[in-house]
Amino acid sequence: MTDQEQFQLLADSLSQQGIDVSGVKEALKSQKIETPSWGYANSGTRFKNFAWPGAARTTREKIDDAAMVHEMTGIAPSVAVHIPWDKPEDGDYVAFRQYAEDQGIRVGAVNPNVFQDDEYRLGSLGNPSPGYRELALDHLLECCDIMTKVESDILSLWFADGTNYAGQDSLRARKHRFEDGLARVYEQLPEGSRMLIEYKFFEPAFYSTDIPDWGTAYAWSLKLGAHAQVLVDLGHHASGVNIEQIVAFLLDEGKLGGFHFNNRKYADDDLIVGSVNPYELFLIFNELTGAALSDDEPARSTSLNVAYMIDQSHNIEGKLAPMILSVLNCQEAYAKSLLVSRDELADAQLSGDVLGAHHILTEAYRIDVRPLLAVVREEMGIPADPIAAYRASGYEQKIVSERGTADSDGGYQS
Ligand code: PSV
Ligand code: MN
Repeated sequence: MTDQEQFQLLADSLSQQGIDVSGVKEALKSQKIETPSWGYANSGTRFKNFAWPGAARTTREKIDDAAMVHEMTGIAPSVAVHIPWDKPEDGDYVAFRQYAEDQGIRVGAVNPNVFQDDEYRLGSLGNPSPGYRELALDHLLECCDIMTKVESDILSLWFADGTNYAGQDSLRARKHRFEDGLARVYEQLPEGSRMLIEYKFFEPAFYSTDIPDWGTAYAWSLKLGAHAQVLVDLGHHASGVNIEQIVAFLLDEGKLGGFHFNNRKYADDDLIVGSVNPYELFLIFNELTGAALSDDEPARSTSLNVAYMIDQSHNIEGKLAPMILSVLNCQEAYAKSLLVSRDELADAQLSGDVLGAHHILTEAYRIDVRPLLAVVREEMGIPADPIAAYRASGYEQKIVSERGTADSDGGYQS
């Protein structure tokens, strides 16, 4: 059977369940996933970075790669940047934005880096030294300025701050320093933009992390105001944490700003999203889709403004193909979430039909959406099988011959 024939069978059975198949297709065509510039270079692990032939050496090469991922998938039209890693060679951010647009993509979230310099040994905004706090603040404000130049509306904040030993610093003093610093950045956010606060309960600090959990990020985003929201990185939770419940809570409070998609088995593993726990990914999308299709405010409008970003740096599996696969896994999870019979689910939940409700959800999860996605892609003018199309495109061979093998710092080795 062709994809089209299989799709028709699926469409008939979905229509019988009252699911609007053309609405599902439209939703899939408007999905957007942002890829990270840092995933295209030789970067991404605190152990050995294995140099990958053809990995991007410059910011423009990262843009080229992100544009190729978009060309293959049709749903990755923007790239997140990390400053100073992505500082343009000539320092011209306007020309950099223009270059990205010429390649068919936009610059997305701006990620400041207040963790790699020696000055940040004891932290950035949480540092006991006022001078180093000012240094961090200067960089954060510089990133606000860069946002204007690259026309980004998201400042994506992650801090490595914390302490390694009990008593090393005052936990409350660090909290105050952070609150002061974040408020000063908030004041300088470009018009119409927002600040997303990412949390992580461990690493690189081992005793305390200054923004350890969604509760801290949520409390601060509330204090800061409507333009501050929480960013959920899937790799930043303890094992077993119910991430979809966090998503539901933040949506309902209007405070879910975005995601960093990746997957983990043990820690912050940077694995292809959906590779370890595709069911969890589906359940996360199920919350988002449920909110988007509901009349509940602010959950509905918040769900429509979520920034979907991938945060992965692949180390042993190549760069572009795993990124494409990550985008596709998000697409697949989203497609399944669109096939949940929402009315039937609500009825089963209200009547206390525990297994019935669970069954409705798992039935949607079990549907093979690949023929649906192949048809959607064809209608979008995208290859039905993006990974196969990427392999056949010759792009990998081209970048290997043009770029050679960059060293793990992104420098060039012949
Ligand atoms: C930290 O682990 C993190 O998730 C933050 O988002 C950083 O910006 C990114 O990874 C890259 O280091
Ligand atoms: Mn992240």
